[in-house]
Amino acid sequence: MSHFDALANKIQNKTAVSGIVGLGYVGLPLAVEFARAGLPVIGFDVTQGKVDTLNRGESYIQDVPTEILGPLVKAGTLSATTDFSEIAKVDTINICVPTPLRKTKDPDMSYIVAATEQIAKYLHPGMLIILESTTYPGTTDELLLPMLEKSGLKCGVDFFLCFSPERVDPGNPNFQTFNIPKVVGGMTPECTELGRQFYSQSLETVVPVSSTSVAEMVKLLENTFRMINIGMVNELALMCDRMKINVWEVIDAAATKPFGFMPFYPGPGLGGHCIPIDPFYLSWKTRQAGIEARFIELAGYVNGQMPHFVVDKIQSALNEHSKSVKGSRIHVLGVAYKKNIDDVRESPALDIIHLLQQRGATVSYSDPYVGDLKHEGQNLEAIGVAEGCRAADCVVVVTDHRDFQYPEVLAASKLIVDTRNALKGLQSDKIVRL
Ligand code: SAJ
Repeated sequence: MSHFDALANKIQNKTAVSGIVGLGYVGLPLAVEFARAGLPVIGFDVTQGKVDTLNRGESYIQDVPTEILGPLVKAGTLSATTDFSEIAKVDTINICVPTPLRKTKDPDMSYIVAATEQIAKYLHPGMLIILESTTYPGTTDELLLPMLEKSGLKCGVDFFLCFSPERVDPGNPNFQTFNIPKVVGGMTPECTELGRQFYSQSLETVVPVSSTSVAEMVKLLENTFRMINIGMVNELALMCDRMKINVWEVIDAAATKPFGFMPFYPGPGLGGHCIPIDPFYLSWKTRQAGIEARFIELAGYVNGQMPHFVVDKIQSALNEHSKSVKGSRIHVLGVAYKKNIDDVRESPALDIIHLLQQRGATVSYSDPYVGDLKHEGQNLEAIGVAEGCRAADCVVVVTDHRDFQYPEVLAASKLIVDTRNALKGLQSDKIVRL
């Protein structure tokens, strides 16, 4: 029997042991979906704390309820380890590790390389390896394939290699790992077919494509599309500000167009570990191919300017009240990178707080999801909303969490700069909108 048939049988009868490297906001939900479908799952992570928490049946990811995770761990369907030699026991393995940017805006492939080195060590015939981390087109072919074939095993015959983009939208109540269509592309048709069969065991919709590069590029198109459109609408906000036009009203009215339009909204900047970062994996790669990704560079610049624009807005709002930023108390509402989640990575709030402090303001914040900010030199603890707003010369809404009671915020504040149109429908001279 070929390795293809042997693995296909294991997948079909759910005896294939699945490994997941990286138990973060992508890997843990995936591990839970595989385990819920009845596949035995071993999670691998370098952080002992995560492994211990998971093995106690407790979740540390907002979108994975402990009530779901616990029984899977108790039943022994899902377990975690920091011992990568256990890769020898798995039949399939998904790589879900971070792909950040270096300070030079070059891709940091160190996490993918480290994971692949471990897999190569314990690679055995009949394994399916799937890279899920967002990366530049060509990574699977150019980086992973040679590292794995060094073993002497042949891809497409002895082992199988695919790329499948993760599409997690943290905090999205309607689309979670199970019902988000899953694109998968293999090094060979056999690889793609095994990837398709594997995901079909646990996910609602699988979308096979012809190669790993196509699958890698799909993800970059999705996130570059968002980043550029957000940049465009941020630039529109700068234009409307100068021309004294309410940009929010413009967008809401444009969004009534039933076709050919998709609303994006201006904001204080671009946060998260995907949208501000993934497009630069594409522009880095296209530069190697001698093509400048000009839209990405321009959108990156515009989005990067938004925190400065917000601080200037606060400065001119205080100025209207004969106050300077220097010596003022400024209270920030929301520091997570987007509403209703607890993640502060790349959050524009961090830039805004830093810029305000640089200009001599005393900054406080409230965020129901983020208890303290011990990040990039900050050492702030969240304080109560009413307390913070009352004491402040200016309040700034940076993240429009649903938990904030905006009419009460307005009543307690002397002056509010609203970067998210969170106070939509509330009228007051105290409100300054982006
Ligand atoms: N933002 C705006 N204006 C908008 C939309 C978003 O300023 O109109 C800002 C947000 O406040 C946030 C940043 O952009 O700071 C990113 O927002 P996001 O909604 O793209 O959220 P992410 O990065 O958590 O998740 C995205 C996914 N989001 C959506 O599709 C809605 C999806 O693109 C990817 O699955 C995911 O990144 C990823 O992991 O790549």
